[in-house]
Amino acid sequence: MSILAFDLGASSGRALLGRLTGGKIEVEEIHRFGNDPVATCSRLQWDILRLYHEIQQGLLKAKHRGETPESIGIDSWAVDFGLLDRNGELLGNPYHYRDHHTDGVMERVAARLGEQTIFGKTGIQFLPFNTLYQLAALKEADSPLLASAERFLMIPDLLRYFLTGEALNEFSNATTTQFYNPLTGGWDADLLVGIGIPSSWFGPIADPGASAGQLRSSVSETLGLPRIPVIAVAEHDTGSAVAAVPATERSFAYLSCGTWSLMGTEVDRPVINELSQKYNFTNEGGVGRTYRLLKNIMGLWILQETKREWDRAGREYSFPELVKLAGEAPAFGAFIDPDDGLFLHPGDMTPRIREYCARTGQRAPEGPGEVVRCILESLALKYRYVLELTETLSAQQFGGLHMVGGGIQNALLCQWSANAIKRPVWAGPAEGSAIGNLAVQWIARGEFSDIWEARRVIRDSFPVTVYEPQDGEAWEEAYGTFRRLAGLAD
Ligand code: ADP
Ligand code: LRH
Repeated sequence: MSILAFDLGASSGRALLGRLTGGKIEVEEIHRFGNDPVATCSRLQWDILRLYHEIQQGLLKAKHRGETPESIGIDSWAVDFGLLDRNGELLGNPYHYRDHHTDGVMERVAARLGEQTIFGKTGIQFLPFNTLYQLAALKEADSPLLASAERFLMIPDLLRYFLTGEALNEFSNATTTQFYNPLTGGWDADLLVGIGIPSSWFGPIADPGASAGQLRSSVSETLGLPRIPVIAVAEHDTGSAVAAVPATERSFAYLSCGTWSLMGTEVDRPVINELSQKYNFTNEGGVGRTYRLLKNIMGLWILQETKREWDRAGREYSFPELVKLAGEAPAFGAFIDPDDGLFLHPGDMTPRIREYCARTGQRAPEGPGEVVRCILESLALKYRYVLELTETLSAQQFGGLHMVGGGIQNALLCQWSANAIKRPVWAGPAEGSAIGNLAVQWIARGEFSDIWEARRVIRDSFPVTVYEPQDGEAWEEAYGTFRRLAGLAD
């Protein structure tokens, strides 16, 4: 008896079959695919139909293994969406959150509606690509999409709709839009009015674990599979990743480490106050209506783009090769603030790193080893800064840091993170989001009583690598330099 999770990250997607055997979870990755955004004219968009095709391929691969999954769940990156017309057809290709159409929009909307009002209503960090600003950007541009739109679905909602024919908005992802109000428990009509978007596009919100229909008959006939039930999991990948953190203690810190680095803690209710606004922390909804008090850190995106830059120049390195080169380069040559706006949009990163170094009076790193070392050390140092802020905001002290996600395959980053935070890092599982997706399906199916039972079984089922902190003094000194250069003084 198996169930199937589709986890779509901003860089790749995968399908994992999960089974519960002898009180342990077994997973089998049956399909993996790249998620390559497509630049056309001046726009950057997701190839949503290809992603849907890959989901069907995953279902077929399960079938060809003789498996009929008992349920299916889909999670993906947050904030992006598609619009349906009155016939239920998708209007256009969803925009990529890194598209330039939102440039300057957040500032204009915040000036009009008030930063404090927006944060007070949502508890969501200000990021220029939040759905609120993407919709406002379409409105400002008088996009023809808006005239025909009747329904708003986020990426996993949309893919689930393609599979089932049922249009449902899922909670964890809804909270990332910055127009979901956790205090009223619904879409915030004032914010929608403020950007001129009709509330009628937004439906009732399904909790993680809710039934979300079954394969529509045309899909089941085409694939030769029964009408498998679909479950709304924590469809925001970070929500699924945090569900899979193998923590024993209720008070824990996590870092979901993939394209983005999402660092924070789980709380029972949103922390919406002056300090969380000042430090631009967010409160994203999770399993069992918990909240993730966390901060986005630019993450391995910078490394991904640097690798792509070298690929384009015909020097193709694998991630393990780049990590090895970084390990051989001299320590603490230069630092960047990974969250500088310079690094947000796609394109060559090495000129931007040079620009950052020139701006801050540093010698720029030369060659792949030095460049990658600069990126990874800077990330590790930023982790310390955000971990300490998380402690302040949540009034907790953490004995170590749980890391999950594809980035934990980078042992150097895990070790340097432990060094920077001066505490142990517990790394695993790498497929956190997919495993969290499976866990919520099992909770919905009654196999686990709650998220804590799921976390215990995850802990018993997957190895965790422990990285003890090293070189304390050198990292302490580096942290001081990093903070000064990045302007993170207080
Ligand atoms: P997302 O789901 O956000 O697309 P993942 O969780 O799959 O991202 O993590 C992708 C990142 O993991 C890559 O950008 C890369 O830095 C890192 N990574 C993947 N494989 C390896 C590896 N073999 N060695 C080191 N790092 C790796
Ligand atoms: C990580 C993630 C993150 C969001 C970003 C858009 O994949 O979902 O939580 O902020 O993508």
